Order: sequence, then C-alpha cells, then structure tokens
Amino acid sequence: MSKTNMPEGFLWGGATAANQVEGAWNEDGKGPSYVDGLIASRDIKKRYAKNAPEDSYFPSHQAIDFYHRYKEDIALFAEAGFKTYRMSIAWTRIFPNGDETQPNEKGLAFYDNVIDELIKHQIEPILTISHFEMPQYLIDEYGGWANRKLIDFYANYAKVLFERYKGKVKYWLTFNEINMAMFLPQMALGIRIDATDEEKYQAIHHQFIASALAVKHGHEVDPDNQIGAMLGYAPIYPLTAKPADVFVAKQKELQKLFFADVQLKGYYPERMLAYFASQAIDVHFAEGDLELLADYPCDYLGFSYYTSTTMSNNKEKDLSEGNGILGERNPYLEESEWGWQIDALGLRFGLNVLYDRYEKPLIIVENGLGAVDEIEDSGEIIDDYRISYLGAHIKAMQDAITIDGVNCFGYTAWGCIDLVSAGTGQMSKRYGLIHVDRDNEGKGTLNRTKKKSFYWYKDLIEQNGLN
Ligand code: BGP
Repeated sequence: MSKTNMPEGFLWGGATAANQVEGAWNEDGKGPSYVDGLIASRDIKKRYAKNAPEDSYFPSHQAIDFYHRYKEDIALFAEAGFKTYRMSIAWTRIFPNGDETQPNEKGLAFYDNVIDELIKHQIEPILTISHFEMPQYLIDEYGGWANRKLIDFYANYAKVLFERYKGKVKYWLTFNEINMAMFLPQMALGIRIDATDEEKYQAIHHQFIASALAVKHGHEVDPDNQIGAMLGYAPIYPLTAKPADVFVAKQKELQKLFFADVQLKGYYPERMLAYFASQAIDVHFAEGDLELLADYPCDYLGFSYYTSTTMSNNKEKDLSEGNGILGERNPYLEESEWGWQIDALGLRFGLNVLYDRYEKPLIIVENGLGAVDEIEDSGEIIDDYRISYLGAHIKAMQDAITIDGVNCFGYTAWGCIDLVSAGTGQMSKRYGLIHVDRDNEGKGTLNRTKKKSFYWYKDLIEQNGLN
C-alpha cells in the first residue's frame, strides 16, 4: 500500500474512442461508420439528422488526426505516467462493410502499431470493441442490430481482435454504454430514432448475445482475457422524499441496471420480463440464447460517470429528449456549461451500488468535465476548474475503495486529449489534459499543448492517488 492507501498496480490513465480522435475516416481501406455522417451541432436534432448536405463539415473525418499522430500522443500519455489507455477499435477499419469474412490487413496494421507503442511505454491497453462505430453498410443493408445476423458479424470481428492481440491485450469492453441504446437507437443500434421500445429491446437482445459470444471466444482464445460490460451510469435520485418520487427514481434506476444485470448476472431479471409483459413488448429469444447469457457473463463492469440524475413523478415532463441523462434540476448541485450537474459524491454512491449488486471488479472508464478552455497570452491553459472536478471525483473514488471496500481497479479520465464531443460533434467542449488546436469548424494547427491539469494528474499518478 502506498501513502494514499490505494492498491498497488491501480490502473490510472485516460480514455478516448476511435471516431472522436482518429480522423483518416476513409484511409487504408476504412469503410464509413454511422458517426462519419454526423455533422457538428449543439442541437442534437441537427447533429443526428440524416442526409446532411455534402459540403457539410463532418468532424470525425479528421478529428484530432490521432491516426497519424498516435506516437506523439502516446508519448504524452507516457509522460503523464499513464498506466493504461482505453481506446476503441473502429469496426470499419477491420471490416469496412461489417459483413466480410476476411479482415482488412491495413486496418489491423494500424492497431498493431498503436498497441505496440503503448506496450513499449508500459501502458496497458483497454480495448472497446464497439464504441458507437457501427459500419454504415450494416445499417443500410441489414437494418442494423434489428437483424440477428449482426451477432455473427460482431462475433467474428471480436474473434479476429482476440486472436490478433493475444498476449498483448488483456482488458476488453464489448459495447460502449450499452444502455444508451434506449436514447440513441440510431447511433447505438443502427435503427430508427423513433423505433418502438419493442424494436429497441429486440436489437439490444442481439447485442447481449453478441457480447456473450465475445466472452466465449475471448476466453477460448486466451483464458487470461478479461471481457467487460460497459454502462453509462448516473445514479438516479428522487427529487423529493415523496414516496411516488422515490419509487419512480428507483424504477428508472433499475431499468438502467437491467443492462448490467443481463451482462453480469447472465439472465433477464423477473421484473424486466414482467415489464415486457405489462407493456406487451415481445422480445424474441432464439433457442440457446438464455444458455449463452448464463454461460458467458462478463468478467467485470466498466462504467462512465459524469453526473447524477434527479427524477420525480412528474408525468407532464418529457425527459426522453437529448442524451437522457440530465433529468430534473437538482437544487443542491452546480452544473457545467452543458447543464451536466456536478456531483462527486454520486460517484462514491454509484461505486457502492454497483459493487454491492454485482460483486465483480469495477473500473471507471470515463469521467471528466467538458469545458471551454481559454489560452493565456503566455500560451498556458490554466484549467483549475477541471482539476477541481477530477480531484473531487478521484477523492470520492478513493473513499469508495479505501473506506467502503469497493473493488475498483482503474480510472481513465475521459478525453484525456481534447477530442470531438460525441453529443455535439464540437471541439469546444473540451475534456483534455492535453489541448489540441482545432476549432468547431475544423480549423487549427492540431498542435498539442499540456494544460495545467496534465501536470496535476502526472503528480497524482506518481503518488498513486490523492494524498
Ligand atoms: C459518453 C461517450 C463518450 C463521450 C462522453 C462525453 O456518452 O461514451 O464517447 O463523448 O459521453 O459526452 P460528450 O462528448 O457529448 O460531452
């Protein structure tokens, strides 16, 4: 134990996703992903509108050019002392359409280089197999995850990765924020934004089976592989102590936990089957599906945490808009410029809920503050607000580990290097410890600059946490 009482070998690091950093969207045989057709806009309806005019600016096309600058970026991660780096593989680099049987060697070669570079710097890779990056072709030709055929395409893709990176990569995540599919079905599932709940749950069921098959193949290829589920987590508080508010908050929380229940416990909870029955939602389970879920649960749970959510029994209020994680205004919390309420204690609360429920190792694979950064005349970026956000959340996590006995084995700061925001496509919502010179129109030198938070995080990692 170090002075901070944090476990030795704790995985401190950062996290990104391919489509938000790589760029090179059509290089070396890569096919188009769903996100490659999204424009930048703070208005979610515009961002996710179909058929943007051709001369639109598509932020993922160049992103921050990690594809060509990964060596420089990984050297910076190493300089900060990262023990781990969570990244995703762009499915369309490996299978440009998604349904091929033979992978694109050039796509694999890129990830060989990135992974070798990480290992050279003793940085443990954590790979997300699917981070909102499904091949557009699978949507156009097959109707996305509504089609059961996607299970085999995904399982084959995952198998190629397990075989290729055997002995190099141990930690995997099957689907990023799998529960977000309820709010962003077009991005997560490749189905219509106005799909019915029945259509969504059916498509999600296919992802559950694909995830179980990934666990199966992953363990077969290398028993040391640890295959995780990934939940977008925000605890749900009742707005008041009124029993109806408390009940609604609890119900919503259970609906979110349902995803991790299936992936970690290996079965559909009774309450969900009862819910399906009461809503006349008919999810078709093929023969052998329930056995697959039971036999191949995930090994650990990764989750993102940005904010807590508050709900009431106010039926008039439509909370389904947007990314669905904002809920009602909690009068006790401050919020970011994007209206995300800042609640460090909620992270300790959540770690306790999730560990108590699943008794499997946890890892925080996303946490951070999206903010507009100013560059001083001296060229410095003094992001004290980010340091205070990260510090408070890390303190809450440390309390959960060292006081509450939660088994959490790592923490990766989201967008450790500035990247394209998933919700808005804009660069101005920055999370990075490292600044990237690029604006909302795609202009800028792409130069990297260390922010004040970079040095702060480096010290923190050196001491294995906050003292
Ligand atoms: C999560 C996604 C990330 C990420 C993050 C922050 O939902 O997994 O990809 O971007 O949210 O969201 P945003 O970029 O909209 O601020």
